[in-house]
Amino acid sequence: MKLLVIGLGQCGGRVADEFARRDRRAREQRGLTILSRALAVNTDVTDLSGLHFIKSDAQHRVLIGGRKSGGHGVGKINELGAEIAREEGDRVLEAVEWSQQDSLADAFLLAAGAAGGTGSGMIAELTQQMKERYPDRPVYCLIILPFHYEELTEDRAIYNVGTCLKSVYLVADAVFLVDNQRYIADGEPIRTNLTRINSRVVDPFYNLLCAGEEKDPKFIGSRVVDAGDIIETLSGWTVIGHGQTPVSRSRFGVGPKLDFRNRVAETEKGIHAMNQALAALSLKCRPSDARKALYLLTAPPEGMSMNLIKDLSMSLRAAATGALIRSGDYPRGRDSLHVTVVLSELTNAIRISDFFSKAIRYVYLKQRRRGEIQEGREGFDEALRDIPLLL
Ligand SMILES: Nc1nc2c(ncn2[C@@H]2O[C@H](COP(=O)(O)OP(=O)(O)OP(=O)(O)O)[C@@H](O)[C@H]2O)c(=O)[nH]1
Ligand SMILES: [Mg+2]
Repeated sequence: MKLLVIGLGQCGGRVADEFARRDRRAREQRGLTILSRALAVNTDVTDLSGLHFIKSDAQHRVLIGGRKSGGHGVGKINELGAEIAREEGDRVLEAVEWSQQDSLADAFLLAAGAAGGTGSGMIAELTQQMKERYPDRPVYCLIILPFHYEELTEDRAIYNVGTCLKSVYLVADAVFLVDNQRYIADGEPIRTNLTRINSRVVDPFYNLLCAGEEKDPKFIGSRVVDAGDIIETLSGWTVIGHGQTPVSRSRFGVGPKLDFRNRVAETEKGIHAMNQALAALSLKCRPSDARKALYLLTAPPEGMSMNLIKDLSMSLRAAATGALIRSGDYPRGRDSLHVTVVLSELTNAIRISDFFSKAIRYVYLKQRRRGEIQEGREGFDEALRDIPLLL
């Protein structure tokens, strides 16, 4: 599957840059292209200059909102980010149009940090504009949720997350949720922390995107996960995870005469990677709340037995009890077995309801301060209506 990735704001730009790094790796190591392009859009010149893998010309790094932001970002005011996207979104669409001339994407992926101003404000508006321009292709969003300490110290962060999530859910075909807090490592400097987090955020997409782009028969699985499977799986709130375990060729077993002990070891390793993927989902949630799920097994060809695939399916079925499950295998690599899991159409995620509750409270307190509160209200649905949209 080929994506056009558009990073918005600093966080989104860096995540898009990490996708561009993986695309380069796929070309160099596997001879595959997994991105039609990676673009970065920002109101901040310095943030755009800090990227490494996205090409540096103005078609790939698009600076907008100069008159409103002076080229220095929008200082966490996401309404301003939304306004700039409304006024200058056509500049982004021009860059997308140009990028599609020589390499067509199967889908678009827009990425942003929900707690900031530029990306958080622009993402829903640009998603809507993209959907209008390209009605036949899916537009997905990848939203990075803030660290706990940001929630505690910056009220505005909660409000930005609430407005961004509510808006994006209305317009995107699916929203990948990524919780920064899941990846935090104490004691690590913030800069290396973020670089490592971005790498882990993009990791699970790698094999998933490569699998459907393979042309060499020896790397084509018995059940290929292609763009169609991924598009059918993705809808609404979505999480993604990845697990891996080393396999040694001798212990893993080679050829049809697989010793029964190796077969047990093979299953154990597969299940271990599946459990790891479920434990490392990009946002903590209950797999049983997913309506759709997909997994991809990537392993050395000689270790890819039907039994293993059956065991993995049963294992995911036991966790994602209410989901329609798609699956595939990808015979790649020599010494490790990978399982990638996507859970989609989640009906519940505590962290998301929690953000909405806190954003409602933030709006309530703001209105009370301004004397705008009417007595005698209000239920959750009604209160949710009070969170403004950025569209
Ligand atoms: N995972 C990850 N999170 C990041 C990164 N950079 C910033 N964030 C998070 O993104 C949020 C802030 O958003 P930014 O992207 O910095 O804001 P922006 O879109 O540039 O908006 P303004 O700077 O306000 O104009 C915070 O929650 C940060 O923790 C990054 O490289 N990786
Ligand atoms: Mg910024």
